Amino acid sequence: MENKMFCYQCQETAGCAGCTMSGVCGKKPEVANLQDLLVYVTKGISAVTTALRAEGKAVAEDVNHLISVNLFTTITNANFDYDAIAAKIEETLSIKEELLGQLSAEARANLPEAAMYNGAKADFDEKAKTVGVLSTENEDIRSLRELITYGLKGLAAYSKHANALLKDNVEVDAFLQKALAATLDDSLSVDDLVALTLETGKYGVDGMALLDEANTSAYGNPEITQVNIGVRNNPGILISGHDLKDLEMLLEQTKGTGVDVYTHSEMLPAHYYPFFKKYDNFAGNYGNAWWKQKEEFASFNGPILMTTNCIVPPADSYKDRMFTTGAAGYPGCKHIDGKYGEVKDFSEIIEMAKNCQAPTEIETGTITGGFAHEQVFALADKVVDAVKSGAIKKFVVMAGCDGRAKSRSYYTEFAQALPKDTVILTAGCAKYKYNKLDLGDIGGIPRVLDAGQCNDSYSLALIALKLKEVFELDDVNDLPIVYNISWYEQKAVIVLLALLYLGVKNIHLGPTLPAFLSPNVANVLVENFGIAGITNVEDDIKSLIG
Ligand code: SF4
Ligand code: SF3
Repeated sequence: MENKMFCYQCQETAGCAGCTMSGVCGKKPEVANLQDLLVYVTKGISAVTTALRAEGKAVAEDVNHLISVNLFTTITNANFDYDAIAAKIEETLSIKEELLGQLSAEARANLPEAAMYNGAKADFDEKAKTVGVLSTENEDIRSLRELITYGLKGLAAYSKHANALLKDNVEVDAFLQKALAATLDDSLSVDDLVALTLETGKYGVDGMALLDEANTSAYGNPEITQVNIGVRNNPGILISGHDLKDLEMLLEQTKGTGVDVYTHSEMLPAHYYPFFKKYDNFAGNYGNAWWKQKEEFASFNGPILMTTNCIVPPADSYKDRMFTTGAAGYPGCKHIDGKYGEVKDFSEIIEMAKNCQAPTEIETGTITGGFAHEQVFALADKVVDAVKSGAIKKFVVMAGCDGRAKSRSYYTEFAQALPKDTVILTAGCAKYKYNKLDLGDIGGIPRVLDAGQCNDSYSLALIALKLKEVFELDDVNDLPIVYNISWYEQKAVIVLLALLYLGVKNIHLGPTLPAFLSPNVANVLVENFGIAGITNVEDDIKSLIG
């Protein structure tokens, strides 16, 4: 049967090969194809901005922001709304036409076809079918182009959160656009694209540093925090995703209304920031990782605000109380807009909450987190002593994503099977596989140290670099740290590329290796970086821990 779409950007892709009829994530073929076109026109405008910079002309901040949001929109589980995606394509084309007018005739003549495309909406579906992943025929070139593009999607997402806090790094934006445009360039060889992949990792580090600076300058440095996982008696609003600025606006607007605010999934680490502790109605974290939404959003009873991925197509029972903002979108769910620096109006959500029942309790107790770089540096003496005395033998980085695949129970079992003298360093929603296991502590240092969201993997890298300095080592790979990372969507791709750029070797990646790595590209990663998959808990404990 003929493909209706082609997407292989996430770990749950059909048959570990590609979604061709409909997305496992729930993305319909017409939406998947339109996302391909959005990526294509975003590459096109990036070729134009890159050419403008080469001529010494400035590119407006708004254009950088548009490019980042476009890419973010196409991340797995971020936006399922055909009309919203079509509107972004139209806006991009119109801005691109304006920019083309600023370029010299000579530079225009050298632009790729994507930069010149200017179809009307009626033409989008037909055009979309010709510009997808499979339009690159050579499988190694295709693999590298997609690896770079997915890394840039993750980078764009992190930039977007920093931009929402009015922080920009124009060098990151210029690189992102140059690299996007390079994926259109047929003159680039496999070696050129491998080099560009590693350079993407460098800017991944810069992008995560930018977001870290944006978050900590606005909200303080994360600190050890016990987060309540039970419920109160007031009606509540559940907020998910990664955007802390949206959370701030929601907490400001719910203050004193009798409505509590709970976090879900990737928003949990917000509790670790000192700034948010001043809100009495910031009640706790409800539920687990993103893929548990169907049951947990139903029993929450109140409205839900999705600020980013990961959205699971909602059940009818709660669809009318699910709202989206930013790059997120779902057809039939109200989208709340707002420019950076403007206050978004969440009053409709708050009014709805007032008429909803309080959340149904599904758990009780607390979980502990807040072990981002400054908090761990404050404990450095204790940690170093524990390593020197042999109380801590190894750190195991288990950051990344969670997902619905049954094979992911491997991570729970792996955490349980780890010897008691090991400490897990985590970030991202991967933590939900082991953050409620009561794995104990080593001399007061918890055995699961949660740094925060997936972007806070940056903190884990800083911690590794700090330990390298303290132990006076030349190579970060000489530390007693091993990496067993779980991935799902494209933010994990930029985290991986950033770690490779920092020189980290022998990362284990699971539960399956990306379908978008061709055998030759996978070989490059294996030979140069020792990247490996996972096998089974027993053998992996032996090979990683010894
Ligand atoms: Fe399939 Fe993942 Fe693409 Fe969704 S994002 S269509 S599940 S590969
Ligand atoms: Fe999770 Fe989507 Fe990746 Fe941010 S929320 S880590 S999967």
